Amino acid sequence: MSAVKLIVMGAGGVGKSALSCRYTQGTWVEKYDPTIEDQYTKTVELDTGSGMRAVPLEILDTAGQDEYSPLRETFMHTGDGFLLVYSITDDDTYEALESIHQQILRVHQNPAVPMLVIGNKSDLEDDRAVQSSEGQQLAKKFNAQFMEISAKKNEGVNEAFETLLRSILSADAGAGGGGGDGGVLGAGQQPAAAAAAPTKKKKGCAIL
Ligand SMILES: Nc1nc2c(ncn2[C@@H]2O[C@H](COP(=O)(O)OP(=O)(O)OP(=O)(O)O)[C@@H](O)[C@H]2O)c(=O)[nH]1
Ligand SMILES: [Mg+2]
Repeated sequence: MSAVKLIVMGAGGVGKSALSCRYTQGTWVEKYDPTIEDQYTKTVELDTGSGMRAVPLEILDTAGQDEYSPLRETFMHTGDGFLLVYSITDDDTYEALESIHQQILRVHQNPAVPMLVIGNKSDLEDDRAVQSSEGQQLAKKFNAQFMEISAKKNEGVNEAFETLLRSILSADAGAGGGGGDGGVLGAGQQPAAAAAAPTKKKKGCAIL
């Protein structure tokens, strides 16, 4: 049985790696080290209403600085859900989500694939350039959910991943299970032990 695959996208420097590290390793990375591509795994214990379930996750942390890479389109269709991240301090990163969103719709076979718009760096209120209402509007336009979080202060990070995960699991249950290339667990199924692999990382989360 395959893991639920989450893809983290957004412009360079918005904090995709920081929030992926925060969520999977519990670490904070201050230094900016542009990503090529990193992958993390984590098994989450989730109360689904019908008891606790162990859900294996695969998190793909993408390169924000390589927007037009043809490589992107080769993995984007495999996502069960997308985190679309901008920084509340940088309007350009907010604008950048439009083309990323279009690219997902172009490449993904499911136009209703779950997405969550994230305004990161909410600790930098004095430098705010994007209002919460704008984030909300964008999410509404994408038919996505919205949250502001701070990877630095570890505020809203777990909630963000779990919100997306829950919408993937409920969308999948509604569709009768198994939709999409990545495949998610159907109701009543147990994750295979092999899927709950130990955390795998390339160079991510290094405290440099
Ligand atoms: N103040 C603040 N800084 C943050 C936050 N999240 C990330 N940063 C900082 O922003 C910089 C960029 O973070 P990264 O996580 O490397 O950004 P990225 O989106 O992965 O960038 P690419 O890999 O180039 O696409 C780093 O210096 C982080 O420490 C946050 O919530 N608050
Ligand atoms: Mg990165």
